[in-house]
Amino acid sequence: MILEDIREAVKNGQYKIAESLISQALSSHIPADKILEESMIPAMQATGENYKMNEIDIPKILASARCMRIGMDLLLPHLKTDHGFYIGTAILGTVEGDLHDIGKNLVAVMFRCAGFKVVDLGVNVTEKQFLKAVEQNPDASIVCISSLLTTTHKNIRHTVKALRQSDTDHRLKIMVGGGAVTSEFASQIGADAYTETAMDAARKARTFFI
Ligand code: B12
Repeated sequence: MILEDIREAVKNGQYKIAESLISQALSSHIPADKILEESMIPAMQATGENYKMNEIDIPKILASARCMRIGMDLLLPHLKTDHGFYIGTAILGTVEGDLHDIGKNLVAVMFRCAGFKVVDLGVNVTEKQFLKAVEQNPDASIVCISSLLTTTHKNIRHTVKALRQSDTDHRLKIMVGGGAVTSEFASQIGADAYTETAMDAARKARTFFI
């Protein structure tokens, strides 16, 4: 089955094979969200698990990450979006000190599919950069902070505090997520929401406005 083959290719970091299989799957009208949810995300999660158990090394992880990037570029034009149904603008970034971006990029895709405009600030985003982005985007109603490293907890906490202090008219919802974040930590630092997956993040964000 092609979905299993894609999962294996992404897991093994075979980006040429992954690219060709994903193109084939799209040509056979397999929905893009199914390819993402049933093949690519589980494959990247499995890579993460293997890394945790010291079963694979960094070049292999980077090869899987490259598969994700190539795959996302192919899927993006095919993902269903709520065309013409603009819900709001979300500012998104991986917090200062952290360069992981695979999960953040998935959050961006899911938010766009759910009807949000996304201002993606990239990785290693400082408190100042988040504040500046909020100032430059007066239509922004959500800030999403991603973090995979527990060493960045302090930076998330400071960023949330600074965003709250600057948000005098209470227009912002702040969401935090990524492997280093838990719902306990999210409520401790005063974030409005935490979710485990990118899909749930977009669902949760919609509930703030609909
Ligand atoms: C891929 C990877 C890398 C790649 C990153 C490539 C890239 N472009 O992102 C590379 C090899 C570069 C890397 C480097 C490092 N890594 Co690394 N990495 C991983 C790995 C294997 C997978 C992460 C991943 O992409 N998962 C798949 C995605 C889809 O999942 P996700 O990011 O969690 O996102 C999902 C959700 O969390 C959620 N989500 C994400 N963001 C947000 C935001 C919001 C607002 C919401 C609501 C939800 C949400 O949605 C996503 C999809 O559902 C993990 C292991 C693991 N088990 O996670 C380690 C891991 C995160 N890395 C780790 C470490 C230590 C490092 C390094 C410090 C290693 C080193 N000694 O140099 C460096 C850090 C460099 C830096 N300053 O950032 C540790 C972190 C430990 C900790 N608790 O702090 C982990 C957990 C591995 C381990 N067990 O030790 N890494």
